[in-house]
Amino acid sequence: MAHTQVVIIGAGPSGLLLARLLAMAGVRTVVLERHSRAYVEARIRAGVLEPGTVALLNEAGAGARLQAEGLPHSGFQLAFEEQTHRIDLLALTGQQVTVYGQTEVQKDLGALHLAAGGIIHYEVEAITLRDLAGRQAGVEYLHNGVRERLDCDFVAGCDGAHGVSHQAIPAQAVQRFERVYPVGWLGVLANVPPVSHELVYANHHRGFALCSMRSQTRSRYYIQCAVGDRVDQWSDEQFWNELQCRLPAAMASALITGPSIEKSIAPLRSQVTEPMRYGRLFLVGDAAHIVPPTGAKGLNLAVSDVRFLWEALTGFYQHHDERLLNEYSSRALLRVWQATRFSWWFTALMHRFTDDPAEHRLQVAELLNLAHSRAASQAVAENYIGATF
Ligand code: RFL
Ligand code: PHB
Repeated sequence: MAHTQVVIIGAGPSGLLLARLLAMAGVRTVVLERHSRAYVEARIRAGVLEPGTVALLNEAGAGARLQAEGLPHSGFQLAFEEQTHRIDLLALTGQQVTVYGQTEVQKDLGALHLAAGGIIHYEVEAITLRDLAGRQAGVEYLHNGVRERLDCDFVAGCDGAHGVSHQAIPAQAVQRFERVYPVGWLGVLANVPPVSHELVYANHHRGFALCSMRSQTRSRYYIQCAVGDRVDQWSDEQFWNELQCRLPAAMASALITGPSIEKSIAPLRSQVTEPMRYGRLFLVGDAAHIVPPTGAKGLNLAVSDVRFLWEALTGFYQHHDERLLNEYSSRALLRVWQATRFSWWFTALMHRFTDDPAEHRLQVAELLNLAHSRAASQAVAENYIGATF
């Protein structure tokens, strides 16, 4: 029977980063991914990396292109009622974030791990987890039409919100906390220069809008849309018109539009699974928790989970010490709930959820308070930069 030390389900950023860090510590892993390499490397998702994320990517040896091409951002803008307020991250926290696409993180980690001889099986089907509560776990799967079984000490469930790992846990063994928001985000990627050199989060009575970017020549924009909207209902022209309408006039007139090269809709929801462990299975990243994207926390939480699990597994293999394995879930959940709270608060501040006019007036009051209070701005800045991990 084939055996490895840790089976990692999912070759997203959390699975690849964990594989890479464990390989550096001499721990043997096999990564099993449902999709092709080309598919996972093309998925457009996150763009904002906290300093702790950048630090761990550097430790993993995956920092070269990130240092060269990542855009350091020392602040971001809040737009509302024809005005903007800058959250000066650097002045308020002494730190900044880095704008670097998740697609690039994914490519850097994949190339690095494979070049160092790491094993990643792509296009694996029908994964079943066995004996998670036993002395040794097993993972069965179909690869190239052949049924395989791999025994292992531990399974890392890095397979996202729709993966098999969290579903393999008996319902009575965990608690799930879920919140569904009544809106979605329609995102467009276009080869046009960004309207602002910093991110702009806009509150408008027609709904939220976000101006982000991937480079000086590639922009990523989002607008709040209805939860049931389909991409084909939104032409490029409709998207640009709606975005323009939700930005302050001076910014809207400076917006450069162009054909979309990607367009997608993401529902907004929040979910936390507690604990993040069941026997030999550890849940990591989106497999354990989802946050609405407003706070830019999802990828950063996935990376902090990886740090905690990597420290725990190396403690176990190098020092026969199970303490950090036993503490993994509680250490990770501290940061998860911090980010869940911030993402919920920021989402509620910036989106239009109801037709109640008081909702918008209360939001504007809170935004004005942020604009006038250094203490309130500092709290936002600290949360955006993220707690140290
Ligand atoms: P992923 O990236 O979903 O990777 C999971 C991998 O597992 C594979 N998989 C399976 N493999 C084998 N067997 C199965 N049964 C499997 N089922 C699934 C999948 O194919 C995939 O390759 O999870 P991971 O690694 O935990 O990473 C999490 C992040 O991807 C996610 O949190 C972020 O993208 C969230 N997010 C953002 N996070 C940030 O930190 N900053 C941002 O600015 C930010 N913006 C965003 C976002 C997410 C968004 N969407 C699409 C929800 C913007 C958007 C619009
Ligand atoms: C992005 O660039 O995709 C992005 C940036 C900030 C967010 C969410 C997404 O809060």
